[in-house]
Amino acid sequence: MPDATIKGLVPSEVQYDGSNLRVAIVHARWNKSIIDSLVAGAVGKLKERGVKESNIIVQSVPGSFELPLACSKVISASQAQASSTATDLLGGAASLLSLDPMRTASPAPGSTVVNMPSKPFDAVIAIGVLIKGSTMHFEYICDAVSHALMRLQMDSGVPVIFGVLTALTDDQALERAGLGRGENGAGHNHGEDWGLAAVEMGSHVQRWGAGKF
Ligand code: RBF
Repeated sequence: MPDATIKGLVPSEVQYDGSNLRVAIVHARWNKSIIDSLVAGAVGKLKERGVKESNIIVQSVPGSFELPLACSKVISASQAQASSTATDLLGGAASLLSLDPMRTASPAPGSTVVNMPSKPFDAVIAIGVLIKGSTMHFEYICDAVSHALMRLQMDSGVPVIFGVLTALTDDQALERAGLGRGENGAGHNHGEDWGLAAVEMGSHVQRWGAGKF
């Protein structure tokens, strides 16, 4: 049994509350059975921490290489939606400076209330499974995707959880999705950690943004 105090993630002492968070999961479809388990693990922990089902959006793309652009578009579209919803609710007179995505405004007379979520995503989880093959594809995709996801979270200020498994063998990937079939047992579903990380980082960023430490 590995010693979690030396290697691995020590669970947080704080139970972060996800009831006020909106989270997007963007997943690739390569190695789908492993992806499905990881997505289910992430969704399970999001809900366990109080994230409402209606505030969990799941989108898919073909492969891991597509994850950074998809995550970027999902983040920017949710931010644009939030401001356009607020603009419509206020009869087009809302100042961008006064927009507060947490506030529900009363519709002005004659304004159009559009049925769109009014809150940008607090965190995005990018989920992919890369398994090394016999060509250099693995190295190129791992490198490009990890750098692009990091750049996205630094540029956008929105936590982007790195849910990309980069495994040397099928069995390594299966074990990291809790689907192990070898002598190490089922392993651990890292999708659960990513769900918890999204709630923790989403909560931190909200709190820090409000100047609370
Ligand atoms: N996408 C993955 O998510 N996981 C993989 O293991 C994976 N392996 C690939 C291996 C090869 C040889 C190729 C051509 C693509 C692979 N992709 C994989 C797909 C890649 O992320 C992307 O969807 C395509 O290259 C189209 O941009």
